[in-house]
Amino acid sequence: MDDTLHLDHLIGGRRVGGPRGAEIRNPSDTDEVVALTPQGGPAEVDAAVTAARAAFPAWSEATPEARSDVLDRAGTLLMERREAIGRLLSREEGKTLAEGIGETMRAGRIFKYFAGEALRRHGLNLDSVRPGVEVQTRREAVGVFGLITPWNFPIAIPAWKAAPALAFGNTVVMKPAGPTPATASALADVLMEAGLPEGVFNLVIGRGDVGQAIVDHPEVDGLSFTGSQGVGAGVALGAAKRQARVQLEMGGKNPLVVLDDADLERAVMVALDGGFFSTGQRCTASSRLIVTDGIHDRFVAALAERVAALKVGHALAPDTQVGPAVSQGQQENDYAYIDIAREAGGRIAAGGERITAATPGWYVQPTLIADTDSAMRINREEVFGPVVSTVRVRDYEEALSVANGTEFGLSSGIVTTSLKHARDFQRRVRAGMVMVNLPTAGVDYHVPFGGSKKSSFGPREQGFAAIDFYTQTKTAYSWV
Ligand code: UN1
Repeated sequence: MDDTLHLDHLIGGRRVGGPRGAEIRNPSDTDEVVALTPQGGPAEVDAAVTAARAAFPAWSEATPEARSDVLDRAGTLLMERREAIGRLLSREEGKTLAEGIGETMRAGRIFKYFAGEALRRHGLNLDSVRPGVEVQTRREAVGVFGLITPWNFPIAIPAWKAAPALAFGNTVVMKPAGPTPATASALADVLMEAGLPEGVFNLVIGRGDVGQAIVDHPEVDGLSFTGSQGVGAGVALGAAKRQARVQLEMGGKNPLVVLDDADLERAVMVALDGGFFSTGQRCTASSRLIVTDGIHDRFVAALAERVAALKVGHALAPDTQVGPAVSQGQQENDYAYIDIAREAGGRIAAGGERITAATPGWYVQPTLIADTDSAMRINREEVFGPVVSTVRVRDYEEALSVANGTEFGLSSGIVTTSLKHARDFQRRVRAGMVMVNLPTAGVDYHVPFGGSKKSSFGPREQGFAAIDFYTQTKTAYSWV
């Protein structure tokens, strides 16, 4: 049976084809073509932005209930289709089926959450400082949002950008990441089926020039981007040139501190999940383990044993714990970093060799590299794979200083039974998110998400914080 999908853009409520673009291969089995894409460009972006602009007045003036109902239905459809969409996601991105289904459920929950938010009124009524004058603040829709999304959460991240944009009355032009257009397209189908009016959500598939055309388009009022630091810097520059609002979520080199007093089994579980699940392809992954002297050897030995036992394989195989890398380029990048760390003096405690599986795929052996120091490239640059390093430190203070010693600051974590150190770490770590006895990855959808330093730029995403980016405040004065 030929399961290959033939994808189209979604522009103004219509599916639109175009010149043939990429061939999306299953990272678990590269003989399988998951989807064929059209190659979008500036002309498709312009048509999509025009459609989004035309749809804006009616959508922003629709009753909150009308918007809420569409988002709620979209959430229900995503949850009902979790098996089919989760399977497509796993075939396209390579994370395990359980992770693919879980992520689809999460996207459904996000739409349900923002269905509620659409109904909440977020204004204030105040007395003026002048007698007889009243002041009101009101949150208004901004206009057209350009959403540029990454491949590693191909449905959850599109959901957490699109759902708040739509909830508050904006319209959207989305560019999905190169490797994962089919999952984004499944989301577009769900939104149309849920009753979203034509032109409110548009999808343009293509390469970097599509993203650039969105960034540069004068009718795009706001830009939300998740991806690499280099591309993000260009998005910010493009936005600043024409005063578009912008929000960036970029890399991480997230530290997980393990102190002598940690519960060893808990520490191993937290590191295994945070470092290796989803093939380490999370910007929140625990990629640096900073371990104090007294527990170091026991922790590294126990973790190495668990890492070596991880079952790598086809994302759809029921016993697979770690799927392949998303692409050959990513696979080569992961192996290159293993070599870089080894050559700098790192000791391979688990993994480190090239592996193959029953099907031809971009597999990477989960690898733990011990005895590294914080100046090495492996501890400064994001790998984005199942490759984790450990750094030995004397005590808590040194652990904190190593944890804070990179240009990134997305997520962070500590495993300890000391309330004193846990609370101190929460206050002094320079990161947007901090976890105690939990993996650095795996976040809730109803609370703010974002980082500090080079990891993020602009207002926070998700939960009750999303309204700050996706609305603008109007202050109204009256004397009547
Ligand atoms: C999570 O850890 O649950 O790209 C989400 C990423 C992040 C999302 C992480 N923006 O990995």
